[in-house]
Amino acid sequence: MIRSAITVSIVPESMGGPFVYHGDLETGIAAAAATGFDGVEIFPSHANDINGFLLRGWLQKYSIQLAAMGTGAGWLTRRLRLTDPDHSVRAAAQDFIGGIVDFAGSFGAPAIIGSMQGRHGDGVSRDQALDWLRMELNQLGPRAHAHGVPLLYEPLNRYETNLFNTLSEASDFLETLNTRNVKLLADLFHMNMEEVDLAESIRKAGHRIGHVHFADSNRRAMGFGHTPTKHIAQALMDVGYEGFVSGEIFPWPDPQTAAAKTLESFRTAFGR
Ligand code: LER
Ligand code: MN
Repeated sequence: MIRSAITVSIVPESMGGPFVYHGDLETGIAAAAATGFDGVEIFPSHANDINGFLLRGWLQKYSIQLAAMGTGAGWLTRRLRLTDPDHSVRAAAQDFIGGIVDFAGSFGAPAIIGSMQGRHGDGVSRDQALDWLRMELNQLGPRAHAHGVPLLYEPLNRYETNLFNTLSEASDFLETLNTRNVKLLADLFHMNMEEVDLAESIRKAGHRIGHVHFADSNRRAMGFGHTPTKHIAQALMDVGYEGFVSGEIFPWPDPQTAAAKTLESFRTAFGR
């Protein structure tokens, strides 16, 4: 079943980023549940940022699931990335992501590699960067598998990475890994910039898609831009997608309106 989710960030430095609820985690979880979402996607500063015992209690109390956890704070606040020229930075990036893979995994949720993938350039060739990325994913994929969850790899738009910008390029790269446990994250905001036809790209990526960021063309709540939601939803249903569709969007015009619009668009698009 396709399920709805919304983002909650507890990273002070991410204010102004594409996260609907910010600040206190319980307040965000309570608001997501009261709005009617099936899940929350959490953006933490670090794996140790959250008390697992408390989180388990809140998820139970508000009857909501952990949809996924982002790792981008490793880049945002510590400048860690998997393709950094400095070996110790790559090792710290692997460690940082690994902690979140384990924490989220203990809740049956996947971790996301978006900004932490880094880029080539500054003396690092494309082949070298991809070799490092492949090595890291070959370690992190099985680590996620030990929890029975996939690891999510997210192609980003050209202004955020020069590694892979489209689902099909990323999908071909994932085929070169030793692990089959790394799935694609289809972020509709990035796709709006990079794909020729979003629905068609989703059909081609098919079962490789493990998570969706539900964002309109302007990164506002779906319905506040010009993305053809219905076609995309139909493509996801046709390929048998079973995961979360998660609002990683700007809290515009305010968090609650953005959350409510996301859920309304989700329900209209997926008929639930
Ligand atoms: C992360 O999910 C993402 O989409 C990037 O643009 C970082 O915000
Ligand atoms: Mn995203």
